[in-house]
Amino acid sequence: MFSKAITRKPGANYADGLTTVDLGMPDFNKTLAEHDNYLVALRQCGLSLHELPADLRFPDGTFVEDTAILLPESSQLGHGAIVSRPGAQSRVGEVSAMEQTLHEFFPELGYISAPGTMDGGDICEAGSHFFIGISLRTNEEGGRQLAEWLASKGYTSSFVDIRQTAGILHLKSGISYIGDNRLVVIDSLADHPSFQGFELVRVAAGEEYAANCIRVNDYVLIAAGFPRFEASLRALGYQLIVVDMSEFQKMDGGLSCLSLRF
Ligand code: CIR
Repeated sequence: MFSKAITRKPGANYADGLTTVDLGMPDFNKTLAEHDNYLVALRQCGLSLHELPADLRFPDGTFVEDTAILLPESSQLGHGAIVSRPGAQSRVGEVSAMEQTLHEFFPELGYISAPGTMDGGDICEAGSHFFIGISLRTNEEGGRQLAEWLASKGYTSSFVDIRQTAGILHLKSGISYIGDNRLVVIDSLADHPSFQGFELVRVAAGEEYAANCIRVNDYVLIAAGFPRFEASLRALGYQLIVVDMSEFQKMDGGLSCLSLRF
């Protein structure tokens, strides 16, 4: 169970952030409206929100998930927080801005040190196991340091190399853990040996963006506009909250990226 989330409002220069997709410029007013709706959805799931103001030094700063990995007190095993070391130069400073906030909730913080890099979007918790994506943002050294920290808290982990997987920025652009031993996956990652032993919910071709969804307490938040995926989760009995994400998709962001939940 999660009880809190940290979020950060998008800044007026949000469109200056990094992106690899060609979906046009985000509309700032629409971005703010979608962000507000996302916060409403998190509150509906029972979370109390710690909302940070926009920080114009970091156009990608609204994607707070990338700055840390949190193990909530309700975790099956140890709890704590580790600050990431972003793989993109323009995002490196985001972590010190977040550190202060994390200290309010976690007395002691772990760190990833150079030459390791790690983005939170590459790290997927699945119960007592973590999948660590090795990507253009998270390198093997960063993954190794994280695995060591997780092991000290009682968690196992395995690497999933996505450097040759087309169309995804982070591991969690292509997989999500929705509880009940179920993993949502895009086709190109479905055969990874690390995922054996999990029930796979495959995302249909053309709906790949929907693979980034989040289980928050009794609900699963999914992006609007992916009817086949929505129907498959409803058929499994999940209560869904469907959220419009168009302006975040334009900047390579998904539902998980917009909050740190704990
Ligand atoms: C970036 O390229 O870093 C941002 N524009 C998007 C980050 C998305 N974060 C995530 O998937 N966890």
